[in-house]
Amino acid sequence: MNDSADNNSPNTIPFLNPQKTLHQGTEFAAFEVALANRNSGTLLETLRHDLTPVGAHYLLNHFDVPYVTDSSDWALTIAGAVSNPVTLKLDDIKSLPRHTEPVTLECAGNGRALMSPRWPSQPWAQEAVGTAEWTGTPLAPLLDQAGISSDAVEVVFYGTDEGISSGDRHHYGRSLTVDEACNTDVLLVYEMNGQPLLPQHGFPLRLIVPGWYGMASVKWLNNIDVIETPFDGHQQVKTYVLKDQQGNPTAPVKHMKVRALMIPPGIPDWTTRKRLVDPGVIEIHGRAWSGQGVPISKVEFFDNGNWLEAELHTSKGKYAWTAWSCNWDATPGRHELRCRATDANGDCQPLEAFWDYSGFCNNIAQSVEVWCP
Ligand SMILES: Nc1nc2c(c(=O)[nH]1)N[C@H]1C(S)=C(S)[C@@H](COP(=O)(O)O)O[C@H]1N2
Ligand SMILES: [Mo]
Repeated sequence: MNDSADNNSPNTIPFLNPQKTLHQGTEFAAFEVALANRNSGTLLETLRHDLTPVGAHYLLNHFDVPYVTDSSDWALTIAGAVSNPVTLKLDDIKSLPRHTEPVTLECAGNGRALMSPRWPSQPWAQEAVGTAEWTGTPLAPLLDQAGISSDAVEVVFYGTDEGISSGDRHHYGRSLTVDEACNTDVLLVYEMNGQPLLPQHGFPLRLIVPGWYGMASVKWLNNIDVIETPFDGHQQVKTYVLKDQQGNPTAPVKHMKVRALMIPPGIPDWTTRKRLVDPGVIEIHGRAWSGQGVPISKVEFFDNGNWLEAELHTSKGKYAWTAWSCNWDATPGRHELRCRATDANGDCQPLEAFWDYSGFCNNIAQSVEVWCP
């Protein structure tokens, strides 16, 4: 960072405002490869686990992971348009009623690597999803205690991480409307699968907003600001919004869309990840989920022109993915296997992608190429 720079006009610092250029095809720019190394996806074979093992859960960090070793210093403030601003130490939060909720999180950019031309960002294939048991305390009673003003419209959640996006310097911040924030399912979280959050997942405190794309679940949370006008922070209005083909915002990104993934069957080729299966009946396993806690009503598996209805198994909770399986009779030749889910609202995944300008909220049915000798 250039110390002599005026922080109010970072656009004067050339490297902070790189030209955004779209990328084509399946060749990836060096910066995309570097982002993919920092922000790993969930290994699809771990979809066999009800809960994604902590180290295998996908990661999306825009900036640097803050260095926090001693959580006893951590404080969360709730201030702004409230009658009783509150400051809570981590121990105060841990002494409040404890709730554990299994929640499937998915990045809104999941699938972006399949688009061409492609927005310059994290190049996910379709693995930016995971399910963990998050433990913490409900947010709503704390907002109640702070006494939200009747003029308040939104609640903004800030992390301590800071960086620059398209020339805007900011702390990562996202808002919810007052109604959304007071939804009792929103949690202040300090444990993931029964252990303290790892540094990269938000240690010591994060938000979990079940049923929403991951961007709402702010990590390294230290500041909650209740405001009387809609939040216009970078992560709220410049990104994580759907845009038309000219790049004009059309709708905010909120709840996850319905999606199913299968564990690619057989064995992979090391570099291409294409699959080899032996002929005969193979059990196919996968997971399916949707947003807002809407249940999955159907999963279908496709091979050779036929859709086959899969069997649905249990889900660990309202906001956790549903396991599914089916038997596939593999015959010699090349196969393009696909799967798609339908939720209880009747929403079903498309077979052809609809691409928003920056590659958000895409839920095209997965496709897996398999060779059977
Ligand atoms: N403070 C902060 N919170 C954040 C982010 C971030 O970069 N900074 N990334 C968000 C995005 S886009 C996603 S998809 C989820 C990912 O959570 P995970 O890395 O624990 O899987 O965190 C969200 N919370
Ligand atoms: Mo994300």
